[in-house]
Amino acid sequence: MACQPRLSGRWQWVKTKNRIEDLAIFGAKPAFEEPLHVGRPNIGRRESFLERVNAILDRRWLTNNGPCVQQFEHAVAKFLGVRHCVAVCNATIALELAIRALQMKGEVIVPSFTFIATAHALQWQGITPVFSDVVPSTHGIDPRRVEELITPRTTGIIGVHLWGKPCAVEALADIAHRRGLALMFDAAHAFGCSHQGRMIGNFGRAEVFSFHATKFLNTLEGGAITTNDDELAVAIRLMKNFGFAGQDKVVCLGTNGKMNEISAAMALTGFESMDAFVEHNRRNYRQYMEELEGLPGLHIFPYDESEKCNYQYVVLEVDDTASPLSRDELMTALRAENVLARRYFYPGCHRMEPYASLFPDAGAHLPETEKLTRRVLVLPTGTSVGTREIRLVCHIVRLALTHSTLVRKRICEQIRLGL
Ligand code: T4K
Repeated sequence: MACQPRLSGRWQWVKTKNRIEDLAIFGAKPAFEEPLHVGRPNIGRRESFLERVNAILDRRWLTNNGPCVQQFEHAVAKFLGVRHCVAVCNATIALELAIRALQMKGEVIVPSFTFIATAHALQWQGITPVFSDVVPSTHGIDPRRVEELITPRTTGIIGVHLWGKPCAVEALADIAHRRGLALMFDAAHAFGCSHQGRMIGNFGRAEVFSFHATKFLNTLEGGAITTNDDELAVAIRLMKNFGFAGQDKVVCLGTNGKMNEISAAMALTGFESMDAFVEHNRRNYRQYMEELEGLPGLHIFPYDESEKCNYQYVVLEVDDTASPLSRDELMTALRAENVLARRYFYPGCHRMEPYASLFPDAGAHLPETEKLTRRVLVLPTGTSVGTREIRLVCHIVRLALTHSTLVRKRICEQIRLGL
């Protein structure tokens, strides 16, 4: 199923990368000939996908609520146990649609430690995102901070289930209820995850999933809004199709948020292999946990294995008060080996434009976010990454940490020389 990245000089590199000069930052050949990415797509059974594509071409029904999209929406609703699933062209548009359908305006409270789309979906509609700090143990929005940030202009809260880990759903629901605010969740990472035995997709007024190519289940580009609110589902369906309620009849403002048939075909194909994707991801996550265990200052973000989880992100936290190398130094050493680890979500939404200019002092109120943006490094996983690759990645991490003083010196030299 998976296309495996090629190990440079084959597997014996693990044995031979034992001395400091074997590390690529000192000029040795990189461990991986081809880049080992975070976010390599899971493909599923190619033949199933191609069969579906052929059927789509034969039908000549390519978009506008075609049979594959309808089948996908039913499959998602059934899988999550939710009344409605509305498939859309990506999760950013899904966020915008849900925000608008919930009539959010003024100010909406969101975490800054998230992908920029969460904030942009608000700002794009003239709504001010008010950044809240997060809880370091879950990386999710901190309900205590949310409560403090509410003003007369606040109309809603968007929690994010970062890495697929549920945020403080009950505490947020309580605040929203008491203060009369709309609550929704950005569940872009959380397809196939549960919270207290209930599938993510059922919480708040609405939840939004991403099926982007880099996601555990992908539709090339795609997203979905799920809700148990019948009226909201009707409103979102209208909005995603220009407001059309029938031919020649537009009943509200809308946009084009439709998912196309090829995307839905990819989704249906992925659905067939979903258990295998999860199993692969879980194996990878456990291997990283085992291989990096006990290294000073390194900590893999843990998932609750008693809940359903997609394990799509392996998140390494590097505490540089305990680790001999900082997150960025470790990343530099890995990237030299063609291991393209990512600093999601550095530097935090509040430090990206337009928010950095709009709220130049926001960082002062986001200490945990600031800390996390300096600590987190997302490691390659997914079906294109297997046991051998992970063993090698972890071996490189250990080797770099063992020779941390010289590695640091080398990186400083490279920076000084502008390399
Ligand atoms: N909310 C949250 C919390 C999110 O994380 C996201 C998206 C959204 C909302 C919005 O969802 P969408 O509107 O995208 O449906 C990537 C994804 O583009 C983005 O979907 C995702 N989150 C975010 C966490 O990661 P980048 O800028 O890192 O993408 P990029 O192009 O650097 O790709 C990441 C890696 O994946 C690359 O190193 C190569 C690999 N890759 C990528 C693609 C597209 C492949 O191997 N094949 C591919 O086809 O944002």
